[in-house]
Amino acid sequence: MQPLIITCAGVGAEVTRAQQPALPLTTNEIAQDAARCRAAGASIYHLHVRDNEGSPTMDVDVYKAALTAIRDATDVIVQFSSGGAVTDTEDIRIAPLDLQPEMASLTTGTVNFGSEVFWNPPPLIERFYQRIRERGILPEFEIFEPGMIANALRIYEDRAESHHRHFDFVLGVPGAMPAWEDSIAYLAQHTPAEATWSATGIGRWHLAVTKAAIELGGHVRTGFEDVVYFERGRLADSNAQLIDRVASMGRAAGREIATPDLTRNLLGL
Ligand code: KMH
Ligand code: ZN
Repeated sequence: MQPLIITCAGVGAEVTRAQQPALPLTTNEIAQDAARCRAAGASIYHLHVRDNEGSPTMDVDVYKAALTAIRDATDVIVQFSSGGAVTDTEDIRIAPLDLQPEMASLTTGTVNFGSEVFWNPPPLIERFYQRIRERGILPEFEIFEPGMIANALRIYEDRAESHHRHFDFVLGVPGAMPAWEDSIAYLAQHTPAEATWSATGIGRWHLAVTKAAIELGGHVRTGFEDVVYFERGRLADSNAQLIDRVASMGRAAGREIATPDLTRNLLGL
């Protein structure tokens, strides 16, 4: 099996300090968090940023400061979110891509998201994908529902693109695909053989998804965006603690933990 790529989704747009007191919010906190997660085994940091009040923002200057601080602190691959928060407009979400991070998330479909809608109609997907590729960024296709795989395959083929395809299955968002026992295997089977995929389970689904992804030869995403508890009734101390657990599980399953440079190699960055 391939070395295990661990992605830290350490900030997110929804979780608050009240829910998770160790949530990194400022540029410095995020950079330190990325460095600690890198030391624990993460090779990609999926980045959302917050404003001075701790609310989610897509402000380009805030993203720029965070990107610079992370690059100064560690060699982790920085993956910008292009999803932002459900309240962000298309123009607001696309703007940070001009900073040319190595990777950016791209959700290839609209989906219910709790009591809201995460809005990704076809013209938005095409516009974001074009911008991502023009800026030399590698997309990570965020898959909340099976149809999103078909949409990702279609835009790749329609534009006659040629780049490594990496998918992330996000399972257990209320309103979207649950982490059924066969969900991961089903989704993986519909990705191209040469592609890579990772998986994450939201909240109570998290550990089962992590285990299944490691066993099936996939990769794993963890972090406070997806889970705030380490185990039932006990909050995680830090993102690094969550990364450390995934790395231990990976090693126990015989998987080498990919460094950022090895991940760059695997993903063709
Ligand atoms: N915050 C969600 C509405 C992404 O980062 O690309 C969208 C999200 C996906 O987190
Ligand atoms: Zn995100």
